[in-house]
Formats: sequence, C-alpha cells, structure tokens
Amino acid sequence: MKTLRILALHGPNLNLLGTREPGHYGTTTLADINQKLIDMGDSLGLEITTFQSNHEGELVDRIQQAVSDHIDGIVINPAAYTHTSVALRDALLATSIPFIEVHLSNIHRREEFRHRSMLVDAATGVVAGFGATSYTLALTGLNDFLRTNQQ
Ligand code: DHK
Repeated sequence: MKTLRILALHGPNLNLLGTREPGHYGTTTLADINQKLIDMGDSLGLEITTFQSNHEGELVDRIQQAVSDHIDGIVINPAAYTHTSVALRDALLATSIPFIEVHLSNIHRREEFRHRSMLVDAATGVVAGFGATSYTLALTGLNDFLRTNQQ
C-alpha cells in the first residue's frame, strides 16, 4: 500500500480545545486529536503532519507549502475562518489538493453567521457535529477518496 501524505490543519482558538466552551467543542485536547490522527494514519498507511495557527496568513502559507511537501490530501478545521476567509479558499483552490472540511460542532444548528462556509463548495467532503470524532471520520473519508480516485 502506497504511503499517502496528509496535512491536518487547525485554525484559530483550536489550541484551546479541552477547556474552550466544552458544550460546543467537547473536552478532548488538540494534542489528543492529533495523536489519534497519527495513530489512525499508522494503520491506514498515511503520514500525518499537523499544524495549528491563530493567524490566517500562517495557514495560507502552510497550504501553499503543501504542494512542495507533496501532500496528497488535507483535513482542515478552519474554525472561525470558515465563515470569513477568501484567502484560505483561494489557497486551497490554488493547490488543487483534495480537502475535507471539519467542524467539531454542528455549525448548522448554531448562530446564523456560522451556517455559511467560504470553503465548503470546493471541499471533497464535510464532517460536522461529532466532536473529536469529526476528525477521524474525515480522515477515513479522505483516505477512501484518495485510494479510489488517485492511484
Ligand atoms: C470551530 C470554531 O472555532 C468556530 O469558529 C466555528 C468550529 C465552528 C467547529 O465546530 O469546529 O464556527
């Protein structure tokens, strides 16, 4: 089985997972989520790189860098930038790397401004509302997609 490279990107305030608004985001820390993705990657033949930033430009830089890093697929929780960032959308479109948009909470049962995503129509898939499990569902889906559509 070919090893595929996956970039897991986490947007602003996700460094606070574990203590931040647990009613919306649960109590699992970002370190735990990342470790779970790495462990899953080991069994699925995926090399997982993780990155979190509170800064839009750093996330854009990391998406651009994914091309030279030969990243095959991206799992991204853009967090608040989901609803605002043309820059993240443009960066993802520029790379043409398939990506899955992830949210811990179900953004569609929350405030109206969270219902809009700047990225979702460019995404291969979207997972929302399952807490930390959203990430593992996204990784499963991305792995299946890449293995059936790319090799
Ligand atoms: C995380 C955030 O930080 C919010 O800004 C989004 C998303 C929802 C999540 O559910 O993972 O609106």
